[in-house]
Amino acid sequence: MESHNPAKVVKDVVQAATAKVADALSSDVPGKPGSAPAPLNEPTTPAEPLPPKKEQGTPDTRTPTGAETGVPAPAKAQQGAYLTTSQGARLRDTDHSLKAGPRGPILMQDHHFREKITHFDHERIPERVVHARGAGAHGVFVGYGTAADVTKAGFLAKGKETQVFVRFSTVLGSRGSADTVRDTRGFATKFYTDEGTFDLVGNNIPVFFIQDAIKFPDIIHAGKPHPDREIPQAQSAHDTFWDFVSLHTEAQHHTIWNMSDRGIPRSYRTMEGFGVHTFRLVNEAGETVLAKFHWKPKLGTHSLDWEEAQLLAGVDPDFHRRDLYDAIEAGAFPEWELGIQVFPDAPEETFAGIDLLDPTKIVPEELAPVQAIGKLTLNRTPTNFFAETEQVAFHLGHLPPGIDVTNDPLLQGRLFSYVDTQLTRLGGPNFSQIPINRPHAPVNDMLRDGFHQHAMHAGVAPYKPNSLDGGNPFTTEENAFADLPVVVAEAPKIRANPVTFDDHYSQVRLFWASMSPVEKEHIIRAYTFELGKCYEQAIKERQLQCLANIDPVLCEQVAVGLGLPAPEPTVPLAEVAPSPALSQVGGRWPGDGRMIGIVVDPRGGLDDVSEVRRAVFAAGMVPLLIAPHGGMVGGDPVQRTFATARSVEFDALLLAGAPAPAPDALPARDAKAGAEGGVALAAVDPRVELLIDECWRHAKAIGAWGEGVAALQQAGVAGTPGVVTAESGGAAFTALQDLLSTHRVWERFPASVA
Ligand code: HDE
Repeated sequence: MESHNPAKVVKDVVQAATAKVADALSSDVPGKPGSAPAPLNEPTTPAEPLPPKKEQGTPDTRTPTGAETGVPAPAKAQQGAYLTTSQGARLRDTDHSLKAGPRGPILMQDHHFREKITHFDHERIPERVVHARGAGAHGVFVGYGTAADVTKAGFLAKGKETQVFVRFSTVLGSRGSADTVRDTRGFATKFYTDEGTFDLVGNNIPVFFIQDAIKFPDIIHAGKPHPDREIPQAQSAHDTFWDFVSLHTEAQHHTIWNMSDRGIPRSYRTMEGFGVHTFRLVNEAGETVLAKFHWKPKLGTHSLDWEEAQLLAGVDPDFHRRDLYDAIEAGAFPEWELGIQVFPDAPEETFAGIDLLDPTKIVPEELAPVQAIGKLTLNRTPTNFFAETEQVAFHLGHLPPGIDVTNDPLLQGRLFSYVDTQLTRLGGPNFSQIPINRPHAPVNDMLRDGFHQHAMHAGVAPYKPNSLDGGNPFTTEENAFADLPVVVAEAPKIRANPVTFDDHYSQVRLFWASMSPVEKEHIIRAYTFELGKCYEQAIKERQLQCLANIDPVLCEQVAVGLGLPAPEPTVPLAEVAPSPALSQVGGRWPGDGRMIGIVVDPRGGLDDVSEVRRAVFAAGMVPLLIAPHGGMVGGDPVQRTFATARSVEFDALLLAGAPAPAPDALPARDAKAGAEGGVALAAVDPRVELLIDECWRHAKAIGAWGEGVAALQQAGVAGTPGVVTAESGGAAFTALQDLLSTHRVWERFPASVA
């Protein structure tokens, strides 16, 4: 019989209570590290590896040559309860190297030590030259069948489901850089279609910096950190960037998009995506059209405020990555519609006077509407970042029958680059056999051998023609990718652009003219900030000249901020018809996956809190309770304390109470508490006031009920636009939802320009 041991009883009780709290704390809110809560003590009973979390997916289990294996996904993960060598031999110790006595030296024969360290030494692979920082997710694409007239691509057929993997990224920063920097975002989609993989490798900006691929190293060298000090990281606010774009003025169109709110998206889920180039589509009858691809987010296009983006880069550098994974985990699956703009395939390759081969030009949606052709839903997070998100390899040349390229000189260069770069990054020519890159169509390619060959190719004749392997593989006309016999005009071999590429300003002006006043203000402040960070006067003056060629008001406003005179335009200012589709403001959208901070006071006013939490979940959003201390308050788990919370994490704020300064509201403990005198006098914890203050100035919706109203009064924001007070928590949340649907309380951003 077990003897009575009071110390153990106490320990068991504490452990059970801790587990209960831990469970309550982690329930409902996304972000738990594993699929089961961690026990307090190190487990000692051998057990099989834990399964992945329920929302995690892995690449389909295919052979390197595309056949379905039927192998369950966990079979690809580590097996068995016991630690082994890479060859499966069990090990009894991995904590001590094999030494000649306890004081060493380490013996050469320690194969376990050498295997462990050697493998570790080679864990890193080169990061992507561009788009190094990214986040990926698995999902499904369903065709609407509406593209059948223009393309025979089977994955676009009505109701056809195709698995996809999407990787979002920033362009300039290193793998470990912050998510919320001002930059272009990559939006690359791998469709594992039955007819071969289709990669749509796009961006969240519909135009590019350059017109010819040969300039890519130039723009990237200019945008990356300065080569001497390797600063600044992941941003364009520096001399080399502005030096290049002010000289190579075809970059001005892309640059104004970067300086607009598009450069700082709120979430990957609130980004549009664009194929950028014009593609050529071909239908069953062999007829062709030219087309541009668009991704339209269900949640609308929405961005951060610049100060929010800057704070986030420090407070939560993983903000976009976290947001993507949290949303999927919360069941708020991100969705986009794929759409196409269609143009006749005329020999001049223009539409409404716009050169369709010039990747620095858009075709306004008002001239060529975007027609929806299918829906993308991201519904599984990766199980292993490296295996999936890091090893995924996109390539514009991955095209299914029905989709072909054009002569866009940027696109043409990319067709070379994407395979070439993988040779170094993924260590050889067999990267398409890495599980995340394996096609879902049968592969019979006659490519052989090379580093990391996974296939067991049979036969003796990987050449054509052959008789030894029965002539296999055969070429066919049937559903084959056919090179279209596009006529190439008779022309000399020259290094030059078409003259239609020479207009560098009219569409930049079109973009500016299409912005709402608040968006124009944001553009002015972005240029002023970025150029204000440059050292060289000549570069600032040169860029001001570019701005003068875009719009005099824009130029004057930025010039004021820089303390420089505004130059006169050197090109005629084009008459432009604004394109309302370019503005992000003015609509109403669902609030899926939004983060709602709820400030509670453990001393009272907790009646409605549980109900509000449930209502937030029911609305597809995530409630985060903010309290003076961790643990539980009124039966609900606290996810943030005043010390760990920062406004930038929340899309909107609710206040159920007006908590007095907590014991840790000391400047020495938490600088956010402010100066000592202020803390002593404050009626409400100064960190709560800071939360309200920041949410207010970032134009976020704020709501309060009960005692929470006093906190609003204390912060001096009661009765201002977008600040609601209500009788109950439920009513406050309903009012808040309405405000959230317009994304921000735009009235709080007064504009000085029309
Ligand atoms: Fe890329 N680009 N790019 N690019 N790009 C790469 O490929 C390149 C361009 C884009 O999440 C690299 O695998 C050249 C336009 C995305 O894995 C590299 C040119 C657009 C991604 C490369 C361009 C893009 C890349 C780096 C000028 C928008 C990330 C690693 C002709 C339409 C894909 C890699 C991912 C990645 C070359 C221009 C989008 C070096 C030479 C225009 C979204 O091959």
